[in-house]
Amino acid sequence: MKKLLLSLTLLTGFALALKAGDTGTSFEQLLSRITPAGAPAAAPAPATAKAVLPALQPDGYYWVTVQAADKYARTRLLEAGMDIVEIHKDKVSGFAHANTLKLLSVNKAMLVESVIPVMDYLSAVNKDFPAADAAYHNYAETTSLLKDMASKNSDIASVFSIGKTTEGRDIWCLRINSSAKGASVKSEKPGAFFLGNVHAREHLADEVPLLLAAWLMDHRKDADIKKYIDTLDIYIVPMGNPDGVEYDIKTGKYQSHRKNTRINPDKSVGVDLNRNFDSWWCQQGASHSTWADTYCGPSAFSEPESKALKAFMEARKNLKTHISYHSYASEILYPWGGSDEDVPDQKDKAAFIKLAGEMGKLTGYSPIKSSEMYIATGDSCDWAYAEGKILAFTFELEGNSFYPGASIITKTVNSNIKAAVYLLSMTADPYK
Ligand code: 0X9
Ligand code: ZN
Repeated sequence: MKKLLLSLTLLTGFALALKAGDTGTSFEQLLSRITPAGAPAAAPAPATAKAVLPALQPDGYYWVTVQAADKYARTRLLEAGMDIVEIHKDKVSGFAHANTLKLLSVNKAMLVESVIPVMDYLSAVNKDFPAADAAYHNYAETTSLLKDMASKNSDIASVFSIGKTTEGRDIWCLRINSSAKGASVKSEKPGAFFLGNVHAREHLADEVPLLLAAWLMDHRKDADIKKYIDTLDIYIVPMGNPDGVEYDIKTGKYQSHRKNTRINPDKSVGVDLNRNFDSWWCQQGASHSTWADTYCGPSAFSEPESKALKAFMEARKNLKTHISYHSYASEILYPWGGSDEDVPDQKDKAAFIKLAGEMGKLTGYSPIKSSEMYIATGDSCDWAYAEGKILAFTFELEGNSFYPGASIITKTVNSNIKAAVYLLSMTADPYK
C-alpha cells in the first residue's frame, strides 16, 4: 500500500555535494557524487482541524488528511480532484485544491481530519532543496547525459526525440540495440521500454531509468548484458514530462507540481498525463476539473506528451515489456488499474503476477494489482497493455516524500537495476 505513515518522519537532513571537477558520466561516477551529509530531521506534525475547514484561498492547494476506509472511498476522493499520496489504514493524506475541499465539506461521508497550506507542508518537509537539486538531474543534465552515453557507445546506443512537449522541449529517448539505431529503423528484436518522471515532482523516477542507462553502458561487456544488447531492442525515456519537471524546480524551491504545463482555460496549470491515456478515459479515479491534480484533460490524448508516448509505442509492435517509474509507495503495480477486474487473458495474468513477484523480491516492493491501490482510469500502463499487449508495470519507488533527499538514490537505483535487468532477461519470452 502507499506509505503507511501515521506521522511524517522525513529524511530531510541529507545534503548532496557535487564534487568540483567530477564531470564523468559513468554509473560509478554519477553515484559517487551523492554524498550524504547531516542527520535526518523530523517534520512537525500537521495541526488537526477535525471536519472544520480553515479559510481557504480560492486557488490554494492544501495538504489534507481525509478518512477513507477502502479503495472505493479512495477512488471517490480522486474523483473529487484529490491527489492521494499516503494511504493509511482508514485514512489518506495528499494534495487538494480549495475546490476539492469544498466538495468534501458538502459530502458528509468524507470527513476531513486536517488541512494545511501546501507551502507550509513543503517547508516543513523539504529542508534540503538547494543541495538536493545538485544531485538530482534536471532536464538539461538528463539530456546531456543521454547524449554523452550515445556518443561514447555509438556502436550500440543512439538518442532521439520521441516528440515535443507543450513548451517545445524534446522528450529524449536512449535506444540500446547492437544492430538498429535512431527513431526510424525498425527492429524485429523483442523490445523493452523504460519510462520515467511522467509525474513532474517524482524526481527519483528520472534517476532510476537514467542511471539504469548509465549502468547498462558501463556493463555492456558483461556476458548477460551483452546478450540483451545483442538480442533486444531497449528504449529508455527517463523524463516523460520535462516541462513539469522544470516547472517544479525552476524557482529553486519545489512547487509540488504533478502535471504537465498546459495552461487551462481558467489559467490553472496542467493535465495529469497519467489520466490522459485512452483507457476508460476519465471515468473512475480521475477528474474533469482543470484545477484538480487528477485532471484528465479535455479529451484522451489531448496532450503532446501522452500523444508522443502513444505514437512511440504504436510504432514499435516489437515492445514486449515496460516499466513506468513513479513515486512513492514501494509497490509494483500491474493491470488493470482502471477496473476492479483482472486482465481476462490467463496467460498474461500469470505472467504479470510472476514478473511482479520476482521484481518485488529484488526491490523489496509489494507486487499488487494496480486497482488494489485505487481505481484510476486513463493510466499509461493500462493503455500499453490493452493496445499493445505490452506487459506493463507501474513502479512506485520507495521514499516517504516526493522529495526524499539524495541519500535515497543509490539504494533505490541499485535494487531497481536488478529488477530492470530481470525484466530484460524475461523480455524475449515473458511467459517462460
Ligand atoms: O495515481 C497515479 O497516477 C499513480 N500514483 S502516483 O502517486 N505516482 O501518482 C498510480 C497509478 C496506478 N494506476 C492505477 N491505480 N490505475
Ligand atoms: Zn506518479
